[in-house]
Amino acid sequence: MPQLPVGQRVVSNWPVLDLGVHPEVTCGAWRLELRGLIDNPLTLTWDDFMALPQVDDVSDFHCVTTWSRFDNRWRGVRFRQIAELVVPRPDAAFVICTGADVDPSSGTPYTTNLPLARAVEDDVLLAHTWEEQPLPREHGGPCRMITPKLYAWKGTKWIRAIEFADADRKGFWESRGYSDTAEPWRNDRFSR
Ligand SMILES: Nc1nc2c(c(=O)[nH]1)N[C@H]1C(S)=C(S)[C@@H](COP(=O)(O)O)O[C@H]1N2
Ligand SMILES: [Mo]
Repeated sequence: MPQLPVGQRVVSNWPVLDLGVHPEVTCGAWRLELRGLIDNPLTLTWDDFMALPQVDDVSDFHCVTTWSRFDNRWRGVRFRQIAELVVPRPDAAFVICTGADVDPSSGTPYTTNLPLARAVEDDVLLAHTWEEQPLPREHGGPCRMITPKLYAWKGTKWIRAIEFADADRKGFWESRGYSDTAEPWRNDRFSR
């Protein structure tokens, strides 16, 4: 299995890619709101989140702007763990994640959508640690989502809310010409 999807090049640094706003979210102020089509809507505090089972995983990171970073060592909580906690209803088929950053030019918060089936894969984490260090603020610390099998914009930095929905709803980049499905192995970058 090749490690590099078509059209990608490998970088050894870790570029910062976002809307240019890096919100300061302390662990004390951090909340993760879980809402929508779930049996147990709830808001996690940092202590609640850190008390959930933690996993280590090494995975690749593919940005649609053509850089890939291999073998990132993450620690965090599986999205699936969170899903088990809130119990999605049978009709929940998509998740919409929201970050704490707001695009200065449009006033729109960062959001991204993905199928629930892709979010519950083993390697999708709400990560708080990268290479044994707290996730740096510019990379979405204290907590971000990662979606190693999809382009990296599907992983929300400074994640603050996850909504479970029955219908697909385009997020920030998906409404601006990027692909809804975002599959690196299919060179699936733009909406068609
Ligand atoms: N909240 C938020 N999450 C975001 C973004 C953003 O602008 N805001 N940018 C996305 C994009 S396009 C990419 S490639 C990755 C970049 O993560 P990095 O800056 O840690 O490399 O975060 C994704 N998640
Ligand atoms: Mo990106």
